Amino acid sequence: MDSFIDVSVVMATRNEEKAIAKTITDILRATNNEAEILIVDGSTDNTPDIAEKLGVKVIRQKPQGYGIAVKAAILAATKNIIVTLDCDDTYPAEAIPEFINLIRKGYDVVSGSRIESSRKSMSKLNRFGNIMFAKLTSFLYGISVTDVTTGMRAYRREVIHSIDWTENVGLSAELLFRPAKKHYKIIEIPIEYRVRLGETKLNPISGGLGILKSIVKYAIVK
Ligand SMILES: Nc1nc2c(ncn2[C@@H]2O[C@H](COP(=O)(O)OP(=O)(O)OP(=O)(O)O)[C@@H](O)[C@H]2O)c(=O)[nH]1
Ligand SMILES: [Mg+2]
Repeated sequence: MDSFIDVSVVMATRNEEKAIAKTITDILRATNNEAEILIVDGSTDNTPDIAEKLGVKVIRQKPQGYGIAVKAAILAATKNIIVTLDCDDTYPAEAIPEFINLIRKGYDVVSGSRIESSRKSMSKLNRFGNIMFAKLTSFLYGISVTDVTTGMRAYRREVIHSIDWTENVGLSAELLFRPAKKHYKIIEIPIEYRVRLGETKLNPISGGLGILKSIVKYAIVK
């Protein structure tokens, strides 16, 4: 079996009591208990306590939005390969080894596309918006991707530390289009996308507008 001692798996968590134990257990199983697991938490429920009991590093932060938390998490990761996912049971932790193998083969960013698997598990509005964001990003940045707002990716450490991340709601897209601008080697793979455990934390309308703004802004600035 492959080794995962050079892997950090990081998540932003806000009131994910219903999903945290399963998500962490799935990550531990997928990484042979070897990966560093770290969360940046803004919960008022028991999410951080459950995580700590399972041996996860917890950074507590007041809730300021998805991107602020994910940025803190990716920067706090100490290993050479950094994997992100949501803490809501939507993403397949069992696919982590596939992501890691592609980084080891030489890719800088491996991005999981939910578009094929999300017909039932994502709202029609979110799915339509995500397809449009990917088409727009592909056009503006000269890449070919189907999902730019996915939360499940693997990054070579150098990518994370060579860019000054600025976006909040748009961070998941920024984490793809800015490496693309710098000509990092990116590959997209299809992943399963499951129905969420617990309540959604992001507003699709204000979130969507924020993502659109981020994609257009960085296509215009040098
Ligand atoms: N620390 C922290 N985590 C957050 C905050 N907002 C969202 N999160 C976490 O970020 C991840 C993404 O949020 P989700 O609510 O799953 O957003 P989404 O994936 O667009 O929506 P769903 O389709 O409902 O899953 C989850 O693990 C949340 O718990 C925040 O303000 N602070
Ligand atoms: Mg989610």
